[in-house]
Amino acid sequence: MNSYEIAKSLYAEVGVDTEAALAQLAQIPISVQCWQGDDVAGLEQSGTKLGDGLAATGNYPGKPRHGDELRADLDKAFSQIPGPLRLNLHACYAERGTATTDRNEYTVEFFNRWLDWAATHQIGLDFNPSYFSHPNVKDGLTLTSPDAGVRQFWIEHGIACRKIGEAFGKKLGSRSTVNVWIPDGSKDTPADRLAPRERLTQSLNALFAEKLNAQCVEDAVECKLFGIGSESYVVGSHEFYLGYAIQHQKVLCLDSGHFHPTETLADKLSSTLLYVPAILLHLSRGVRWDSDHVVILDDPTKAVAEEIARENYFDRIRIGLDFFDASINRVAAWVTGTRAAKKALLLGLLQPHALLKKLDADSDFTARLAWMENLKSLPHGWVWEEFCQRQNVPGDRQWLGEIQRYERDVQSKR
Ligand code: RNT
Ligand code: ZN
Repeated sequence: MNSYEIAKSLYAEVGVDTEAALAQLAQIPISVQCWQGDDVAGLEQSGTKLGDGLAATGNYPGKPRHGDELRADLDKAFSQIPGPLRLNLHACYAERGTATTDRNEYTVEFFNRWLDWAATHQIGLDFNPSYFSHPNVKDGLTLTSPDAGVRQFWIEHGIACRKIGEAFGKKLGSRSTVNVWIPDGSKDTPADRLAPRERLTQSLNALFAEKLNAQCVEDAVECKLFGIGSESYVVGSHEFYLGYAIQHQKVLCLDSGHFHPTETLADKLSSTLLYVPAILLHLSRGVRWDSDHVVILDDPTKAVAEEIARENYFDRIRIGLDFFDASINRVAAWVTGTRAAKKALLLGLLQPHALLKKLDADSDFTARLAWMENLKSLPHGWVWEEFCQRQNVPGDRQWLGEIQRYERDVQSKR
């Protein structure tokens, strides 16, 4: 018996079908964030300085210098990750050529190269308006600025991005999730917490006014607790967007780093999904703050995946990643984080959910705790290796060598 066969029989003893878990894992796409590849710099112009609440620390060599190098890095990363993937693009990754068109007038043409890339790989594209690193972010404000002209510019940007998402969805035959995150807030205690929120409601209503083809595009909104430069007040707080998403039936985006440090996402799924149509996850890892460290197989990530598998939320949860670490090889960061997220999903699928729920229903808390603990040492790693093999991707002990070769032969020559 090989190691997978042993694992299969051990899991069968507790009523878990590893074949069913592998089959399901092979159906769940993870949306990989393009911005890990270049420290959220974007392709609009070279030397863009990241700001407006976002920071990528580190200066690892080999950063891509243009779209083709970024796509080559993505190719390398994708080749080392088993199972289906999507790509999550930001508007600041527009390739404008010689055009000087501003963000409020972007069209899908500026993303043709990304579209071609996605079509070749047969993957879907998700999208994000970029409300940062732009001169029209005034006093740290975009959709909530007291200046109507500033607000209008950013409303137009949001509308343009929704249409780009719609075009992506249409062209690729796969619905695009377009996520709105804005940095707006206040470094110090505001005197008026209400007016910016009223303006945000109005701006969002204008941005979402036009009904687009729901098969091609869906709207998501992302809350945040605090940011760099918005330590005392964030307009788009959790309560704000939860209310907005419920009222307008939008997708609610939950980012692992956007809550208090001991607050985790797992408990939020069953409560919010009673009221919002879907959730977009930004899996991330905050270390002491919203630091966007690479996702690892840690308890909070495992708990989220377990919860998705338990309630079979796969149709209502879009799984995206949001980390950007510039202190290690950027391609290895993608691979490490995405593989960890997929591994967490596998672990979730390998739980005997019926058994555990029955213990809950029987109020047998002794057995529930004992089982939850005992299950942790079943050999999930062997099932994971089998998944990699079936997907023709290197296993955990092999992939790093491939990236190290790429660093030596390609990235270090840039
Ligand atoms: C910022 C949000 C947002 C961004 C990306 C680049 O705190 O998490 O999702 O990280 O859009
Ligand atoms: Zn995020």
